Amino acid sequence: MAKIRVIQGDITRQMVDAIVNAANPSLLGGGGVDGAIHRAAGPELLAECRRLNGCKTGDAKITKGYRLPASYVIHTVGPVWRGGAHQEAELLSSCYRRSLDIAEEHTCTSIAFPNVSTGIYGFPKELAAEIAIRTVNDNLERLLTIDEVLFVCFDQENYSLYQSHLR
Ligand code: AR6
Repeated sequence: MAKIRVIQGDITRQMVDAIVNAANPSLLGGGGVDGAIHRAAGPELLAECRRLNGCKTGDAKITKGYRLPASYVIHTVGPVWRGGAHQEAELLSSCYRRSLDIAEEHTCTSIAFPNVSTGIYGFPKELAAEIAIRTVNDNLERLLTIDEVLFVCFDQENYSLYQSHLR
């Protein structure tokens, strides 16, 4: 069964088969981790993203990783937090599930997730960590190619939350 690991760091530096991007529905880049991934991957990434015709909230689409150490980028679109009564939890869970599905379709053995929606999109970090860990845990047994799921936390608050939830 796949192992779950948590680290604090920059997702663009991770040597995994696929890194997940916290994108927006246009898939045409932005700030936060999205901006960092596009800068590190180079302009070829945006050119490929332009051909994808966007992505719905809760869904994910894959591209190559270009200049990144990772072979693939899985672009998922997290929900914007609007108080919690707009299916934010279900949509965030769907981001993690769909990203795992797509990674498996591409026979990835390792995948790294950022803390989707917890930056610019304002999702409460504690609830987001619970959802991310529960969704990955609930899907671990059915994963065939993935043997490592890495949570890459950028800020100390998320890192502490993940450490306590995974203990
Ligand atoms: N490596 C890992 N995590 C990072 C990095 C990095 N290099 N940089 C930031 N984070 P955010 P969202 C963390 O705002 O909330 C973009 O403009 C950050 O600390 O990147 O899903 C998109 O285009 C936070 O914990 O994504 C969308 O418009 C987490 O990544 C919008 O932001 C997510 O924060 C998406 O907002």
